[in-house]
Amino acid sequence: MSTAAVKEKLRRTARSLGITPAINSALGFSREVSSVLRGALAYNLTGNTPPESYQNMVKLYCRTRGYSNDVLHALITIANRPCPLPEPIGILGDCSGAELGRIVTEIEQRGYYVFPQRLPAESCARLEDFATKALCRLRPRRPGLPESMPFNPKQLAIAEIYDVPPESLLQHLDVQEIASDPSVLGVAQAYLGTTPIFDNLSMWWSTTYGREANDDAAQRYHFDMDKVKWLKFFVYVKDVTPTTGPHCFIAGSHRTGGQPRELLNRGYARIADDEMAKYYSKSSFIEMIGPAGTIIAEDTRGFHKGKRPETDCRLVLELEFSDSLFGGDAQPLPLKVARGSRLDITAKKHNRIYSRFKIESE
Ligand SMILES: O=C(O)CCC(=O)C(=O)O
Repeated sequence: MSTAAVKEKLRRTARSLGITPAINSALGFSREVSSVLRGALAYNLTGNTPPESYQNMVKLYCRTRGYSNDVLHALITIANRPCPLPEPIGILGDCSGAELGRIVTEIEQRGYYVFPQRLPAESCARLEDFATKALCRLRPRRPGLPESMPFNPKQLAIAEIYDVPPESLLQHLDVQEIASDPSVLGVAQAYLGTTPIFDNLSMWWSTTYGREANDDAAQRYHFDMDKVKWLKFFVYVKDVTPTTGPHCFIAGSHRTGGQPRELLNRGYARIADDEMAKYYSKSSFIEMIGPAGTIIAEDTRGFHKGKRPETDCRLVLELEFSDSLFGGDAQPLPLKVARGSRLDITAKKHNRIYSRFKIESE
């Protein structure tokens, strides 16, 4: 009997026994598991994840309320051990010894950690200057509007978000310093339990444009699911107050089983605040404000959003480290580094960390 005939027979028997939902769920589960396993094999052979396997990884995550990613992550950590990094002392302060354990425990329990140390004011000033001159991409895209233009904080914005292109941001020395900072790499490695892979970089202006939360601007609650496990570092380049778009997070919602099935059944959806309030206590809703230079580490598998700025724009830099490149888009990006710079040296010693990039030392 063919597989299709077996499935049809199973469906008919299930209907007669009144257990159709359970059978459908078992069939969906086995379809998703086999697609992810096929994808993992393809990834190991080619370095690319078939899009269908990635979609099924997300579906499986929602179906199992996170357990499937935990299993995948455990397999990744068995195959890829942490690497011998320098002492985790740097822009996040001294994160060595017991302090590292304390930070990681806090991220494991609450999903985020706000570092008391900040990025120096000179770095923030250079990044802000860069973001002001850069040709930014407008988000969301709207017909009749230019695709790219610089953002002038003194002029009326014409889009919610102005993204600084990552290709040019990657060449910025301050960014390269953060991406190779021993405390950043140390915290990422300790949280991920494997050599961290610098996977994504972005910097964007969130403006006061618009009257309501915009989904393309990530202004309603959602979870990320680009890879199996990851940690994001958000850097506030300018002061963030309650009315200039604080980043918001639901404490504990990154944990396995920490997201209600009713919300996960919607898949990769954006969810309004009042709906979230049905599932989480008031004290779980965290709004992060802070002066320029504030650095937050966060597992954005938990529900989060950027609150729509009301009185002034916000500028945020974000670096993401993942346990592997299995999952969503991981097209290689060119990265020019000065020969002998910290990033160049780290990349030569631990090439997995920057394996997303085509590094040219010059
Ligand atoms: O703008 C924000 O604070 C939210 C950003 C976000 O959703 C993300 O980077 O995953």
